Amino acid sequence: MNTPERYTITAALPYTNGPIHIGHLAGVYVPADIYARYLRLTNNDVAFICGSDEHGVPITIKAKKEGVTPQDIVDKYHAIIKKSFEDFGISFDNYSRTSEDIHHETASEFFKTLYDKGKFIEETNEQLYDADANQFLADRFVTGTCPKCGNPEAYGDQCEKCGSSLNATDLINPKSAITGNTPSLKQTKHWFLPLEQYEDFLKDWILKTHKKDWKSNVYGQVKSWIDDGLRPRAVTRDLDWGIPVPVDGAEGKVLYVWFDAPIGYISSTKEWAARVGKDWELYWKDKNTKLVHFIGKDNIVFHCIIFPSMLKAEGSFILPDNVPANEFLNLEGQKLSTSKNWAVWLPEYLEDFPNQQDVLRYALTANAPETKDNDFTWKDFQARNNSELVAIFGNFINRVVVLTHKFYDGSVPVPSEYSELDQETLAAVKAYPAVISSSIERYRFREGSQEFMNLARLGNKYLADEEPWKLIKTDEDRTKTIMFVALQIAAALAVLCEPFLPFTAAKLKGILAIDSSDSSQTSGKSGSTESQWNDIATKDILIASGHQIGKAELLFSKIEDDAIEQQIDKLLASKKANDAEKMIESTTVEPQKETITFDDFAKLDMRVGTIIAAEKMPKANKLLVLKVDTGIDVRTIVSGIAESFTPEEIIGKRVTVLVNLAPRALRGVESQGMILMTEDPQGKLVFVNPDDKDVANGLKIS
Ligand code: B3M
Ligand code: ZN
Repeated sequence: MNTPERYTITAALPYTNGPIHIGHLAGVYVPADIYARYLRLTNNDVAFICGSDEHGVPITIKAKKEGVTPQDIVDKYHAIIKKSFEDFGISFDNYSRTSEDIHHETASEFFKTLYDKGKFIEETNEQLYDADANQFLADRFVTGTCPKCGNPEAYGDQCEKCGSSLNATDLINPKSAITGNTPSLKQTKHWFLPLEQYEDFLKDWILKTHKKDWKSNVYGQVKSWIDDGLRPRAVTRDLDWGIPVPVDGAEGKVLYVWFDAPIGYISSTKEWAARVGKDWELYWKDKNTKLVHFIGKDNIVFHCIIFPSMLKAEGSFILPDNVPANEFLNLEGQKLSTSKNWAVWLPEYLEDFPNQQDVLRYALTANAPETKDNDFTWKDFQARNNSELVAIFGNFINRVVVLTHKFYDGSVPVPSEYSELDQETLAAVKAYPAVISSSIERYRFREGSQEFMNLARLGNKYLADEEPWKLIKTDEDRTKTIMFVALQIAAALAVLCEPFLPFTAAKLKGILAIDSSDSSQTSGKSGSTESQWNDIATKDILIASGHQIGKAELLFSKIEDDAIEQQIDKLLASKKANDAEKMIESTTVEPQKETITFDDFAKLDMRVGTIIAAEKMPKANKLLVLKVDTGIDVRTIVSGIAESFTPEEIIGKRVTVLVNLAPRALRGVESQGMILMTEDPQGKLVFVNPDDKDVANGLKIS
């Protein structure tokens, strides 16, 4: 595309069923924000669009689980998500939600247009149905084995393991996510988008035109889907949560969430345009607009095949110029998982690390999963901060600012003649904007982040070689020149780091008392080349002699080991709690036995006792021979607990003993009673002790 007149940048609309975590940030929102901020800094007209995805099965499931309405769930998480994005400096021009009227109208209208143009196939066929829940099962309401890769936990619309897009009836051994039942089949009518009719268009558009400029992971996935052959895709669902299908004979049906959600980009743009007095259509229909979708890899099929086919069918929209999807971020070597609570949640990060948004932005960018899945570790986070942000960037700025105050009371000195090294250094600074621009424009944010860090390295090396702190005693003129050059580097850094580290950039501009260009908003001079970013390459002086800089202030501070250990402990603790909860949930509680009379109960004689000796029963894996002080006597009890306890660990244990059970011989040893036991969630036997938190209600005592 020639130089675009404007940009529409979208970031995947997060499902409103939980807070944002670092996987979302690294995969979608941080790169999208870097891109949007960079474009604004270079005077482009930008609409950076997002919003909450409030329909869809995950939300309904969460609501059912918590016993509240879907609306309660989306209201709660929309507020949490929106605030955490703002606090984290994600500079959306508009953050909407798909429950807004404007979205319902836009999505209904879009469906109607396609319907009126005869773009859908109407078909009645058998779909999976859960009779107990009185519910058709599509999407995440049903899990089963993926027919492509054998993953036993594939969903009704997609397998997250191999990325295949599925129809619910494709699943092998389907199971209802609501009741666990095996579904039956029931007839129902739906509208389908015949994707196979778009194959030629998709081949022409993606396979021919975008082979070179799209990321190979994205291109590869799209190609293999097209090569596999496309099939009609249902765009309606039998659900009561969503946008009603706006045609006759569709009562009780709503639009498929993946039909309405991408239209959410359009409705959010409309909402924004109305607010700021712009024409939304230019951002979606003008061929000089560059449309870029930032998404995670599990959303590729929807953004590269289904949504473009919808746009094409509608006819008046532009298509995305690029879909720079990222791979996944793991956490401490394991897959991030909301349901397993294996995640770093943004609201918690913001609370635990106040005013340190940029540290996470930097750690996630420097280690971004751009070409392959990557791992986030708290140790790496600490190292990125302590050895890069503090030791390189922060250290350079601090030296420059402190020395400028010390030598010149904070006034930028007048340089004398430049040495060869000065000239080389200043020329190197001038080259940086183009280098970083090129990285960002090719969606290589990781590379871009390393480049501005290289500029800080260059600054540090320059100071270390020139040693102004020594030279000040012997050569005042030369020292002035060195400090002048160092201040130019600092001023360049303040601008070049801004897309990546907006909070730091603002702070640094404050320290240097230079004009702040605010990358969170499009400036008025769209299209002009005049910008602080471009000034670095064209102007000889970025911060002039005589300019008074502000007070020294630390840009970054060291993160100590205990802060990191706390995070790791927190992660492990929440996982453990979650595992235990899941185990308890999945423990099948046996039904209650027949009622007994009080007299029956009174026949049991149970006593508190203490185990005073224990040894293994020879040649028996499960049995221990115990000596138990019952208060009445010391007696022998044979107990089948040897797989759960060693003899040593139970000596001295207080236990509940049924003392009047008829004695019986086990392997020739007479057992004179029974110790009451139950099982913990991991299947290990535990002594009955109601204070023990691992003992769940409903477990049989036997
Ligand atoms: N709500 C899916 C996701 O969070 C999703 C994206 C919609 S973008 C139009 O994975
Ligand atoms: Zn699969």
